[in-house]
Amino acid sequence: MFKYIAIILITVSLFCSCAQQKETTSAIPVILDTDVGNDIDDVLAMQMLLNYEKKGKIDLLGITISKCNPYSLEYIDAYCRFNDKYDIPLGYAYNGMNTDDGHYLRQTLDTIIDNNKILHPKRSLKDHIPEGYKLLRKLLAEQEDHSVVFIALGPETNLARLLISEADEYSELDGKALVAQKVKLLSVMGGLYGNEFDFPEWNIVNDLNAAQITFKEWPTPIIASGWELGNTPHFLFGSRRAEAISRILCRGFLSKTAVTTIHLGLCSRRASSHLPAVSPGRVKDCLLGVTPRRDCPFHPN
Ligand SMILES: [Ca+2]
Repeated sequence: MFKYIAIILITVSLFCSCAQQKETTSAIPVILDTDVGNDIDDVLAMQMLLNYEKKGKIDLLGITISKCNPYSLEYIDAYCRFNDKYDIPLGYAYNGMNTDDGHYLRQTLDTIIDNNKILHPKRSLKDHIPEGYKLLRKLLAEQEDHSVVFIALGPETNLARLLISEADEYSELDGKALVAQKVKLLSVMGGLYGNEFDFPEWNIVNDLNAAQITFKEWPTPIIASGWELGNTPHFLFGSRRAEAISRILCRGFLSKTAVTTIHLGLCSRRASSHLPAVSPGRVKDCLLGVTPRRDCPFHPN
């Protein structure tokens, strides 16, 4: 009798262990690079990732900040704590190009409701926050080969610095080789690709040198979400319902490109090949075939 009970217990424990392992290994490792502090869509995107992590769908390895403003760091630290994500690894683009305060960082950090602040940062630049590309090297070195989905929502400052980085204490590979070995794909918000609009897209021109290095040298497939893509979720998802939800969420006046960048990064069936080097101003002929997977757990329908 005891023999049968022991066999049952061992079988159940093996089953649980396998199920747990499957759950652990199925979470997609994700790195977010953001310039939180300009448009609010980066915050929506960050919340999406935090929600996905709570559901066990992704493993948010860390966040690098491309906006060179100290409040962006405090805001992200506090916002993650607000979502019970404590001490997430953060990296910062020291001497980056975009330094202004923006419209909501300080305001939100200073907001008091019922005698309480709504955000409670515990880290600032005084806490020896690593340079963005150094954190990226550390995070990538620890991951399985060809596993990381890299999502970039701002200027490519940290990405370019990573690509031109040299071997260090984290990896004997240089930056480009490290990316080639560890990253599955890059989903990046930036550029204009259609004929409807014609102006220099902000993420690209803000750090043009970094954009040129990134789009020329990045060694994995890239999915680029142009500025106009955020305005056309119907095109992306083929659903009026998805478009309606998106409009309600974004109240019709926010760019939704950051959100669609995440969906494309996590759900695309096939990625583009390399994009050509970026020229100043408008980028043409770069939006390549991207098919959101209907069976993807992140698909909005
Ligand atoms: Ca952004």
